[in-house]
This record gives sequence, structure tokens and C-alpha cells, in this order.
Amino acid sequence: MQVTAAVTRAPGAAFELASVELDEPRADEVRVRIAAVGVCHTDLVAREGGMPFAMPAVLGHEGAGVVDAVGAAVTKVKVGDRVAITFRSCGQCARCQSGDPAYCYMMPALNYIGMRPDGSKALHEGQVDVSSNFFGQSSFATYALAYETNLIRLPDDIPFELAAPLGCGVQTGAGGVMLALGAKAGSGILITGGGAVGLSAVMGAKIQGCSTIIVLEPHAERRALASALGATHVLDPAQASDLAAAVRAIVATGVDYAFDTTGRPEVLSGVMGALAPKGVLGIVGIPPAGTPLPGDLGTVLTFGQTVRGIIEGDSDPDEFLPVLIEHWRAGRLPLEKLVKTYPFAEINQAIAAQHHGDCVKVVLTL
Ligand code: CXF
Ligand code: ZN
Repeated sequence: MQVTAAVTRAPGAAFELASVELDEPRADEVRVRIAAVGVCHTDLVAREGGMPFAMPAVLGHEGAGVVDAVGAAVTKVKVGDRVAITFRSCGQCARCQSGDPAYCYMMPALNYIGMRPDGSKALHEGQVDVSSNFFGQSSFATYALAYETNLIRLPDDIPFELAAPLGCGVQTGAGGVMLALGAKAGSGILITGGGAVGLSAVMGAKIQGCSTIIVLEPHAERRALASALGATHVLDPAQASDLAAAVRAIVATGVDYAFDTTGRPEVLSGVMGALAPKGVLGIVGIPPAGTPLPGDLGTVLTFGQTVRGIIEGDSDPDEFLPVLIEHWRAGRLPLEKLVKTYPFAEINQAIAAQHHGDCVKVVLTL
């Protein structure tokens, strides 16, 4: 069918709304009419050419909407179901079988390469194939094809624009602290970056009962929002050029956990100096290509510290998204404080507004 998509035509170019042909669902595919889709930093990294697929391409990986058609082999959802779309996993490998689908052995092939694993693309513009299947969805479009492993049925009470970012940014931040770090009640945590992922981490830290939640963030409004969501201390990098010293002025022994959403080497080296003995640093920010591990191995050894990467907050979305929705319902995950909606046609203006710090989480509505 013909759908309207925000097409990425060249590295760094603005999104262009265009009519493209979407394949009919194959046996294992589900067509979703997209009602809302969040913009994640990874979409912008991919738009700059930072991911391994050809352009033109359709990005978007925080879709939510209504099931419009299902392939013959699909049993998990039916036409009319409200769904959120998350990352795709194979469901078969050792990681998927042990409840760790974010570390699926097929993760790159199913999410990052702009095509189905068999090499076909689901989108076409005349004779030209358009890279598709971004996170098993490519949901910057009026309709997208998804799969049983990346669809979660939604209860009726959560609006699509709040459910959409659960599929990546919110589960990455909240899951990063709740699942991957498993932050203990009474512990101290440093969260670097107060964007949608960092602020979701703040909400996750509050849910866990962390007693010290320190957020490093340059925008004053985001620092204020971090405080409103549960941060006990906020730091402006302009006033905290020695991050380790600034953190140790708050917790002399260092923090038990750190959660980095910046990927910036200069921030990460400060974070390492702020870690307590046996402290754990989880990294979700995308670093420049070739960035070495932060810190000093001798210090890591001496103090028994851990540095680890985290994908999608270690979430198994079938299990964790309902948990997050329950926290939202109970007022512990006030997503409405993060989300600002824009019409899909204003995708470029919305991203510019986010870039200027006018909003934290852009969600496009269709
Ligand atoms: C990203 C996380 C870092 C590696 C590429 C994919 N996931 C979600 O946006
Ligand atoms: Zn993402």
C-alpha cells in the first residue's frame, strides 16, 4: 500500500515527507497504523549516517498505534489491538531464551541494517528500494510492518503519545537503573545527561529508593525537571568542571552507581573518578567511534569497579513494559512531564525545538 513516510535521503539532510510503497505483510509480519512515534537520539545518529544502511531510508523506532493487518502465522495480536512497538529480537537464541532479548544474537540483523535479515527491503519508491526495518519497524510513517517479538499490547488507558517512548528511550533509562544496575534502596547514583533517557533513569532511581540521585545536565529547565522527578542534587557542567570532585563534595565516598547517557569521553572520565569502591557504571550514551573504555584499569581493579554497556535497559519488553505502565498509572512514572507532541508533518521543526532544549521528548502524532 502507499504510505506517507519521513524519508532520510542523505546523511544529515532534513526529513522529507513522501509517498512510498509498503509491502503487504508477510506471514510473520504485522501492519500497524501508527498513531504516535517518539524521536530517539539514535534516529538522529542514524540520520547523520552513523548506522550501516543505505539511503534513502525510513527511520523511527518508538512507534505506537493500532494493528491494521496480520500475516497468516501471527497469533500474538489481532486487527484492532492497540500496540507499542519496540526493538526486534529472534525469540530463539540463548539470550532470547534466557529473558535477555536486548542481547539477541540477531540484534544487528533485525534492528540496525535497514532491511529484513534475508536482504529484502519492505519500502520502495518507484524502482528504488528504501531502507526499512529500522528496529524491526521504521515507524516514521503512517503505517509500519512489525513482528510478534517487537509488539506489546497496550491497555486502553495509556495514550499512544505516552506509550510510544516506552519502546526505547523510557525503558532504556528506567530499565537501565531498575534492571541493569538493579540499584538498591538507600544507594547513591550519578546520572549524566538529563534528556529523556536520563530523566527516565531519575524516575527509575526514585522507584528503586535511591537516597542520593545526582544529575549532571547543562540546560537549567532540564535540571529543574530532574529535581521535580526526584533528583536530590543537580549539577551544571559549567560549574562542575571537575565532576569527580563535585560528586565527592556531595557523597565523599563516591556513588554506588553511575548511568551515562552522554557517551562523551570527557564526562566519562569524570564519572570514573566519582565511583565508590565496587561502584558500577552503566553506559547507554553513544560515544564517538573508536572511543576507548574510560578510566584507569588499575583503579578499576583496585576498587573492584565495573564498567558495562546497557542496551534497552536490559528490558524484556513483554515483561517490563507492563511494569512501567503500572508505575505510570500509579503516578511514579509521570511521562507527561517529558513528552511534547508535534504533528508528524512538523518532524523537522520538532527536532530543532528539542535541539534548542525547548522540550525533552518529541513525540510525533499522526
Ligand atoms: C541504540 C543504543 C546504542 C547502540 C545503537 C542502538 N539503541 C536505541 O536507541
Ligand atoms: Zn532509541
